[in-house]
Amino acid sequence: MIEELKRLVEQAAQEINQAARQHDLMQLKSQYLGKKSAVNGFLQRLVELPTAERPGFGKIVNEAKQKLEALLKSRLETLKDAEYTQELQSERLDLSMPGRRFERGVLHPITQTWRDIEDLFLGLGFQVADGPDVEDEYHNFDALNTPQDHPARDLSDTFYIKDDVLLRTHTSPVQVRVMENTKPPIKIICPGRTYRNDNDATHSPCFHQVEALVVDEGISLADLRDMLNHFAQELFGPEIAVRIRPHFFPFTEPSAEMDMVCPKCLGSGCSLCKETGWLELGGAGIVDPNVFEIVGIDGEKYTGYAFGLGIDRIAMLRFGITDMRLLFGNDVRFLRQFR
Ligand code: FA5
Repeated sequence: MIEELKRLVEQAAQEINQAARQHDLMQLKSQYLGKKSAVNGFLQRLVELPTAERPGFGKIVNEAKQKLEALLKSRLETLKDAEYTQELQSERLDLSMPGRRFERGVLHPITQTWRDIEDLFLGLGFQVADGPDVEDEYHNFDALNTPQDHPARDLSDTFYIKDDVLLRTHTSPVQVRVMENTKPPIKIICPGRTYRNDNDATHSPCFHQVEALVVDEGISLADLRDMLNHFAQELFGPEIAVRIRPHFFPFTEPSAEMDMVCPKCLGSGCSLCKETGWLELGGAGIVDPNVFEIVGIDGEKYTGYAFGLGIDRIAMLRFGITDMRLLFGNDVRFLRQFR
């Protein structure tokens, strides 16, 4: 039996040393040392031996088990080391290799301009208000004192979704929404998308405006003019003057249109300003008392000014872009220039 055990141990040792994977070792362990293994079988066969020889043979079987356990352990460590070395080699980093270049994105000129305008007004204590792009006729026209027969309501200017629902044609409806829900003093801007049935080098069907509204006691045209001057000089530089021309908007009285000195030629005349030296920025005025009445603000006590500027036009002026369609073309070659 001793010889038989010896041969078994030799065979097991050989198989253990040849095992190539940890999984094979597990199988050998259960095959040679498990409950129903051949080595354990020797212990069960002790009864076949004379009583005096049993303790001696029991000891030999236990030593055989210890030997196989030690062999399994050492082979397991060898295999683990080999796997680790192989893993390290396959993940080897060559630190001298040049890195992969990541291309940095760039903010769209409209986003850059929008953010700069917001920063400027936030610094002056304004709050940013928001309103829906899909607007009702009441907020876009009626509450802004716009007569039923006003040309702006025309189907050829306004995108109607259904009878009294439309894509807002300006950011002025946000003024109404804010005044309906806020007691003066009010000091807000509302930047956002606006839509009109226009399409050429200086007009886009979807464009961006920023509205400003200030309502308090004693607000005058002088405050409006100061604010417009400050705005233009902050964005375009101290040499840029703003001019206010009389105009008409149903929701402001008096109303004005504002131009700024062309930043390209500084007023001497060029192709960008069509030789006039001035560029139109937006509309402005003193809030019409009729609008105050509609939204429930006491027009005897409070006055206010409002203005609405075209963000895309401002972006064009700042970056020297001469065709608005380029801003909406999604051509990365164009956008990359604004790093
Ligand atoms: C208005 O939209 C008034 N709501 C502005 C206003 C607000 C007046 C508060 C008084 C008080 P206007 O239609 O002029 O005004 O538009 C203002 C600016 O939006 C224009 O000067 C121009 O810069 C820009 N704009 C108008 N239509 C387009 C368009 N289709 N594409 C790009 N920009 C446009």
